[in-house]
Amino acid sequence: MTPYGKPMSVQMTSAGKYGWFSDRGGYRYERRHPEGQPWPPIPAAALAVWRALVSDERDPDCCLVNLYRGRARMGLHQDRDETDFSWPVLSISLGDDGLFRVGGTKRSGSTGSVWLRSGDALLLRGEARLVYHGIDRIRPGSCDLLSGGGRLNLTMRVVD
Ligand code: MD6
Ligand code: FE
Repeated sequence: MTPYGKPMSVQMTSAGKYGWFSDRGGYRYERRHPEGQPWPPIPAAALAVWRALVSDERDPDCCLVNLYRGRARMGLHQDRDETDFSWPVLSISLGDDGLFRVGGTKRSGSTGSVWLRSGDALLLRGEARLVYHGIDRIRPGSCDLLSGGGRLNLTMRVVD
């Protein structure tokens, strides 16, 4: 649920020390799933990508898992609920193609788009750490990786 009470079209869960969570109380990181249990460990295969592309000294605190099915989309946003923006956010795309829109650090700026395909890794870091970005739509049926179809996106972050 967005802070404004609108259901999101993307289904979400998390792994790691923290999960990213949103409801009427706002966007935040939580140590527990809303049903009470701790989040599961970040999958080893995802951690391996982080260690290869970001750091083998500091593991991420959170792996947010986004599932896009049908007409699910994600509006333009910044990832800014973390404490230290000197750490990048690493995203891994799996399944159907997703149209990634990316702009600058002001919402009003111009944007460009690129199709993210299964297996793509993307880093937001440095000057690009706080750029606005979102997913306009997926291309259903473009990849047969996931049973039931759709697109999975993993984003790993250092939270605190
Ligand atoms: C997505 N990705 O690809 C949504 N955030 O489904 C993000 O919101 C994102 O790709 C931070 C860094 C990279 C990303
Ligand atoms: Fe994001």
